[in-house]
Amino acid sequence: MTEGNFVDYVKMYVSSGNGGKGSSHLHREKFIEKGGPDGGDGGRGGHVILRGNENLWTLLHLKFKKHIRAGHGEHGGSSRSFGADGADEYVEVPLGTVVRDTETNEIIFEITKHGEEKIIAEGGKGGLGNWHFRTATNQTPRYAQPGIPHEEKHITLELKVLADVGLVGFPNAGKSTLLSVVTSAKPKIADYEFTTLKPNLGIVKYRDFQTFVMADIPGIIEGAAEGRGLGHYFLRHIERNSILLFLIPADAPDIKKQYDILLDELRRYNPEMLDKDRIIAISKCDMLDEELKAELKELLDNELPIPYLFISSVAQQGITQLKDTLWKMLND
Ligand SMILES: Nc1nc2c(ncn2[C@@H]2O[C@H](COP(=O)(O)OP(=O)(O)OP(=O)(O)O)[C@@H](O)[C@H]2O)c(=O)[nH]1
Ligand SMILES: [Mg+2]
Repeated sequence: MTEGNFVDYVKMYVSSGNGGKGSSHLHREKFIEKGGPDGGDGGRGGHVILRGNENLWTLLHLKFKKHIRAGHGEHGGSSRSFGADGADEYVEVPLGTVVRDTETNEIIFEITKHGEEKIIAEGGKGGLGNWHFRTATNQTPRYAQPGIPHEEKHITLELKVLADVGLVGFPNAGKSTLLSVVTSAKPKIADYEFTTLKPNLGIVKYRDFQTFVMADIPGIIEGAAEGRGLGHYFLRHIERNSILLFLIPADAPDIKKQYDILLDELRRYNPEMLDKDRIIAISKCDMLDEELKAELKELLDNELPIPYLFISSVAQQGITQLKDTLWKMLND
């Protein structure tokens, strides 16, 4: 599946650096017969560190970066000179990145904050030089510690999108079309079901310099929880969105029923999905004339348990109001 501006899953190999060896050097100088031990410590191996970056929205930049290796620590030298630490390697990841051990599939940690840093492969400690091992009875130890070897891991990064608004709807409801109208994303749009196979993200520019992120996901149908349609696996992408925008086309045979089905599928995926703020947009309202619209409005005012508005992505109706409403909900 090449569709989608979105990479939400990558596997990689990370390796920290070896710690440098401690030196077992004995001091030598003209005219000084018995120099003491002066071997310096080895440097620490570099860490591989994951760092949260709020400006990233996908793992796309890591798609072809399969191996990350940090630098080795240098060995200690004479005259108590310390080996330099190996260079750390930073891997920038979007917020909401879950890191697993590929072999055991266990979650190692999650990055949720901008600037948050977590070491995924720890650099080996440098060994202590012989200078540390002087004792009353042994003034010239020849012993120095070796450095601790590096650590390596196969990890899987998986992204739970932290978009602000997640679109929920049956296939063909017009989700991707809406995304294409309010953002510069170019999702595939077509008059058949399951056009969208992977999530798309777009940044909605709102009035002066404000933005929020909208996530378009594949359509949901009744029975998704049992795997019908594309199932509901991709719902994890909107698990953390703060608002769910339900899109139901104006020509749906029963709008209230569609809403109930969608809600039920969300509940079966994860009951906490129902704790989010939601709003309904009746899409494709350009297909209604004024009379029909008034009729429908009367019906929906009675039927729908949450606020709704009419929109048409194609005719650009209600789009500004929709953005205003979403912005208000996000900031309340
Ligand atoms: N008349 C009208 N048609 C629309 C509007 N928005 C979308 N459509 C049409 O509805 C069809 C489905 O649109 P999509 O945006 O692909 O729908 P989707 O919800 O993303 O569908 P899936 O990806 O299959 O879940 C396309 O033929 C669109 O041209 C609208 O505002 N008015
Ligand atoms: Mg779509």
